[in-house]
Amino acid sequence: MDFIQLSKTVSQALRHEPQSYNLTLDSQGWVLISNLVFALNLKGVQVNESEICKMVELSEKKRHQILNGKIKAYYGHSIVNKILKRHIEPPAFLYHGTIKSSLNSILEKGLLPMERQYIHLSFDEKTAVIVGNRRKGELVILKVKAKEAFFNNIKFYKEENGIWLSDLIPSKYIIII
Ligand code: HQG
Repeated sequence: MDFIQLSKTVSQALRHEPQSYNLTLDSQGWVLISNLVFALNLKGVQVNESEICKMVELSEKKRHQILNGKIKAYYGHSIVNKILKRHIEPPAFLYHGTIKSSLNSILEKGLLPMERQYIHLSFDEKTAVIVGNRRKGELVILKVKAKEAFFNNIKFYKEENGIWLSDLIPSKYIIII
């Protein structure tokens, strides 16, 4: 079983295209694992519930959560209906890895969610480097004055896997490091 490919397929279904798998996510993004398995099987992906659980367990980066027979993507959604998350106070600083070619636009418009529902932020610089390095181009690490932004009504959300999400962050809260 190619668990990396399976993880990508599950992310596609749960983050971006539930409708094309005939899946309906609830307001927090959950679906029954049995429904996901049925949907994947219909698409020709031969997988069972225990293999889905194993994929989630083995994945180094925690992209999916399993609870009470249900599964959801922790983050990364691009579907129209916004996944509801509880906002909380962030630490003083959070980090974002990007590339130099995006910098002017970020400094002009702020950090935007782009294709996704939320902006993705990292707790530490090291993780932001990994995120930024996914892209071709010169790496730039941004330090976000998260606490200050929070006290000025910008919402932050923390996933149980340690990833932070937020709404638009104006450039006045961004430091290039
Ligand atoms: C940039 C992966 C121009 C932003 C990763 C980023 C992460 C702007 C890109 C997760 C901009 C969006 C998310 C602006 C932001 N002008 N560019 N105003 N504001 N950008 O993929 O944070 O492996 O949506 O800097 O590891 O790169 O899929 O966000 O470069 O955890 O599980 O627009 O996705 O996780 O790109 O990555 P993304 P991201 P998975």
